[in-house]
Amino acid sequence: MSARLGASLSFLDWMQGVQTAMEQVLDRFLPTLTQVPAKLHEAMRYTALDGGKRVRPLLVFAAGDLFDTPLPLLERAAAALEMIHVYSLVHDDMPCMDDDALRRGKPTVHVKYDEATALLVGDALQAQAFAVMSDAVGLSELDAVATMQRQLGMVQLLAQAAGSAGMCGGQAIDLASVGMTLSLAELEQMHRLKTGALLRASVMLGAMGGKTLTAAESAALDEYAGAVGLAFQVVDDILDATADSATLGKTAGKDAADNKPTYVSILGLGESQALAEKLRGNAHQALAPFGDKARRLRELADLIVQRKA
Ligand code: GRG
Repeated sequence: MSARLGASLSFLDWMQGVQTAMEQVLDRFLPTLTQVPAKLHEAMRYTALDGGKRVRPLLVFAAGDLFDTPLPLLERAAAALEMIHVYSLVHDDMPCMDDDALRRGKPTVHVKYDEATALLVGDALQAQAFAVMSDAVGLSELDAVATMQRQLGMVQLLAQAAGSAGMCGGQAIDLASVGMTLSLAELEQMHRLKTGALLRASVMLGAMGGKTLTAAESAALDEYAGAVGLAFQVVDDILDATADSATLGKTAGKDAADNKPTYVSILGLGESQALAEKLRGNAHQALAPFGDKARRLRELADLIVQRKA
């Protein structure tokens, strides 16, 4: 599905269109079961297909609307980001980290297969993400040199977002913070890296596939992505806290139960809700220079703040 063909669709139809398209795109970019080793490829497909909200691909496609980014680049960026995201979930669920048995309603990879397979699934998904992002096959209709230059920039940005200055760095800070009291600024810094870096990369890759961004465009998108990334985490903490109190009779969710600081544990529920709403306003404000072309990004900011799961 083309981001542009979707211009006349309602937000819900557009979102479902991207989610359905992503299933096919991931299917196409993942190794098949006929390739050796079949068990590793089966486990990669088990965890990457059929599940998740696909928030990062949605951000890629929405940002792609701004500068009419060619579909082959959008698909590659969206698939690469989802693969990195899924790898991080697989590793995060392992006994050496969060030790979770369920993910996206299914047994986690180390439970369904084994720990060594989970480790390799994450490693292989990360490598596959970079293979997909840097692959030129199917891009021949675009101006080859300009596309390769853009792709190189996209690969670099993806690497920064995934690495020790991005998601992995945030995860390291998170693991080190167990049992500690974090200030609001320290909590924000951790989330800006752990989940914010990939969300920011989603917006940036979607946009920069279409053109070389000016400093002003880059700054506006950075501001939007920063606000949306933090809002995503604040809402995650709110949902975690309220789901548990509703279903388990507790006042705090898994992170708090694991002795990890959360927005709700630091700010309380009411202030956390007010913060999410403020961040939604900031995200909208940052998009003002883009006018109607930023409609999907605005709608996604609303969805991220108003979601119930
Ligand atoms: C292991 C290197 C490494 C990094 C892990 C992102 C992350 C870093 C761990 C995930 C832990 C977690 C549950 C964080 C809460 C916020 C979050 C990223 C939730 C999962 O993302 P969603 O809601 O998931 O986009 P779906 O399944 O919808 O894709």
